[in-house]
Amino acid sequence: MTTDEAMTTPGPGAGVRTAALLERVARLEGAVDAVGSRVPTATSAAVRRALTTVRERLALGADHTVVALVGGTGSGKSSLFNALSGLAFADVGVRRPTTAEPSACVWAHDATALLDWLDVAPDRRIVRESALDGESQADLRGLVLLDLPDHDSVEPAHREVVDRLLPLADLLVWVVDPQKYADDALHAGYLRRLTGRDAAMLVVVNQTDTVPEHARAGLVDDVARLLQADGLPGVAVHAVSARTGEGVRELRRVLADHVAGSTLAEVRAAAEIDGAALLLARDLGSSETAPEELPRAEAVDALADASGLASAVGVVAAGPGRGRTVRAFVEPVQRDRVARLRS
Ligand SMILES: Nc1nc2c(ncn2[C@@H]2O[C@H](COP(=O)(O)OP(=O)(O)OP(=O)(O)O)[C@@H](O)[C@H]2O)c(=O)[nH]1
Ligand SMILES: [Mg+2]
Repeated sequence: MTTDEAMTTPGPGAGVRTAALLERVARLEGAVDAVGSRVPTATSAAVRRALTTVRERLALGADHTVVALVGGTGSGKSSLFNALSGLAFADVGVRRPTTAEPSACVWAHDATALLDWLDVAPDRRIVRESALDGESQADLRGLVLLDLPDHDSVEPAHREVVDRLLPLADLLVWVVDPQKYADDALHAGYLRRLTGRDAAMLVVVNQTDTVPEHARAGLVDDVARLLQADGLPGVAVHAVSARTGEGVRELRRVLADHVAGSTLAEVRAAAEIDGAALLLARDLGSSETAPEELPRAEAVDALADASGLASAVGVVAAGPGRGRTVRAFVEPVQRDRVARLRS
């Protein structure tokens, strides 16, 4: 495959959303070709550049919803990753911190390019959906679930991984435990800086099996109160136990809703395509000029002149002389001038 083909052919990670965006890019590229020199070269070059950038991004696919499990060490991120995927892939341990490198579980759609870009090591990737699953995993199709190291780590490298990946996730799932949910490293260090991202975050209180049943609702209320104080009143709080599986099915349903919504990559690409279209539209009229509004008299006169019509009329009116043909006296058409006038 040539580089050009690679740029225009949807990659293996492309689903319907990527294909629809690529279709818009192709149409806009066609429009730039069609307008030719009617817009300044700088405009068409800027539009082409913007569309090339969108194509490069779309090579990663816009159909994946990246959900990151984030939180302090020992809160149960890796355990929840395994509970959600139904696989025992992420390392769960008693030695803290356990997870040093992110792991990813992918539900369908090849996410290789995306995971390379996210820098998830090849041996830390697993595909969830297989032929054996039938349609049982269809609700999560497109999900890329990331298990991250601890954000409050004694290992600076762990924090670096978290800080690099946070802005790239479509949804952040903060996993807290009943002992450390009020931790300042979480609230002052991260949550309060993420105000405005309410819709792209959830808080999961894990290990609720360690809390007496009558105290669980109060625990969830307390976490919600802290989030309100952080300036994040819209963040939903869910109680789960990765150990017993309680609440995991409901959490899975919430993730499925997010998978069904627009992805960050999709929203960004669509905004960039809109921007490129506006750039082109700025130098064009909103519609074609109606024929009666065209400066016809001038154009007709100029075209007639350039095509030698006036001299032809004169020759025809005088009539051919003996032995002469009319054609010999008609001026040749000035092709360059005609082309200029037509454009
Ligand atoms: N009782 C109980 N224990 C849990 C639950 N979830 C996890 N654990 C235990 O908590 C400990 C930490 O779990 P991990 O899943 O490794 O926690 P983590 O957040 O990935 O920790 P790091 O990788 O160090 O950041 C393990 O011993 C788990 O068995 C739960 O729902 N209930
Ligand atoms: Mg872990």
